[in-house]
Amino acid sequence: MFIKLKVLLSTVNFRGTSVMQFLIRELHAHLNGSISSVTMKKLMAQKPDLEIQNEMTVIDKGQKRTLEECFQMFHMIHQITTRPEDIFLVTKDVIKEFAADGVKYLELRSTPREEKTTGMTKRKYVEAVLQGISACKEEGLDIDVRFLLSIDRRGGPVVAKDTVKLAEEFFLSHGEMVLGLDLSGDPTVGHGKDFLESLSEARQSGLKLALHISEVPNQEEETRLLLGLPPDRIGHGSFLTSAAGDSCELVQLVRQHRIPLELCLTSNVKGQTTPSYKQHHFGYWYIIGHPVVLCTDDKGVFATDLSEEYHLAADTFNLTPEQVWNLSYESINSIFASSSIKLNLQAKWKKLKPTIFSPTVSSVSC
Ligand code: 6MZ
Repeated sequence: MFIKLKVLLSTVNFRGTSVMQFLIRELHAHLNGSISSVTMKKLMAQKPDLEIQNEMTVIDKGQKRTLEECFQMFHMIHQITTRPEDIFLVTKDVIKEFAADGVKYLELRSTPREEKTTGMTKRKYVEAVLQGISACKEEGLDIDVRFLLSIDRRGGPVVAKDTVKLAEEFFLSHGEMVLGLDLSGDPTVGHGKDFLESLSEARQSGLKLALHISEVPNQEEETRLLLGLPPDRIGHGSFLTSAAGDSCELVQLVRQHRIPLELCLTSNVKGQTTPSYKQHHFGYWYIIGHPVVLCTDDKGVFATDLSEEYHLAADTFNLTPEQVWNLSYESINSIFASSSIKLNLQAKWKKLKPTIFSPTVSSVSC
C-alpha cells in the first residue's frame, strides 16, 4: 500500500546560500503556553467579560519580559481555559498548528488543573487532553502525539504526589499515549527536594522524567539532587554551564549520564534567562556533541514555532543543512516513546533525506 507523504515541511534559507527541507519533532511544549493568538481569539469570544487583550498573553517579536512576567501571563491564560471543552479545543488547535509546521512527533505536556467554578477536575482535564489527541488522530493528521503530566512546583509535594498517582493511572489505562512527567512552574518557587520522593516513585512505575533544571542561577544544590534521580531529559539547564562554584561538577554529571537537554532559544531570550541568541548555551552543548533537542517551550506566549527555532539555531551558530538534519535525526534518540517508534521515525527520516536535500521535490511515496 502506498501512502502519500508530504515532505515539504519547512523551506529554510541557510545564510542565503542553500535551501533545504527537514522533518521535525517537538519534545518540550507546555499546552497552555502554546495556544496561538487565533485560538485565543476563539476562546475570548466565548468569554468577553474577562477583557483580556492579545498583548497580555503574547510576547511579540523584539519584546522581552522577565520570567516573573511570563508566569503572570500563564496565570492570565489559565483564566481563559477553565472548562474541559476549552482544554479539548486548545489541545486540538495546538496539535494542528504543530502539524502544519511540519512536526511529525510531539510530546505535549500540561498541568492537570481543577476549576471549582466549572466543575473541571484534574481527571477531566487529562481526559480532555487525551480526547483532543485522539480526535486529531481520527482526523488523520500526520503527527504522532504523546502526553506528559506536569507537576507545577507551586503546588508542593502533596499536589506532586497526586499528579504522580494520576499519571500512573493514565499510564496503565492509555498504553503509550501517556509517557511521563514534567517538573515545571516558576523555578524560584519551592525546592526540588520536595519532589524527589514523588519523582522516584514515578520512575519506578515506568514513567519517564523531563525536569526543568537550572533554569535560573544559583540552584546548584537542587540541581545536584534532581540529577541524582537521574532525569531522562533536562528542560533548559540554562545555568548548568555558568562559571559559578560547583557547576563544572554538574556539567560532568549531565555528560556522564548523557542526559539530553531540551533547548528553547526564543523562550530563553524573551524571558531573559539568556542575554542573546549568540550566548545561548546551545552553543556549548552542541560543540561538545552532547544530545540537544530544539524545542519551542510556549509557542503561543513566545510567538514562535519549531521551524523558527531551527532557523534561529542555524543562523546563530552557522549550522550547515547537513548539521541541521543531523540535529533533527539525532533527537529521535531522546523521545520517550518505545524503541519501535524510534526505529520507525529513524527509518522515515533516512528514507526522506535524499528527497529533502533536493529543493525541487516536495513529496514522496512510501
Ligand atoms: C517553567 C513553565 C515554563 O501546564 O498549564 N511553564 N515552567 N519554565 C517555563 N519557562 C518559560 N513555561 C511554561 O502550561 C503552562 C504552565 O507550564 C509551565 C508553568 O507551570 C505554566 O503555568 P500548562 O499547560
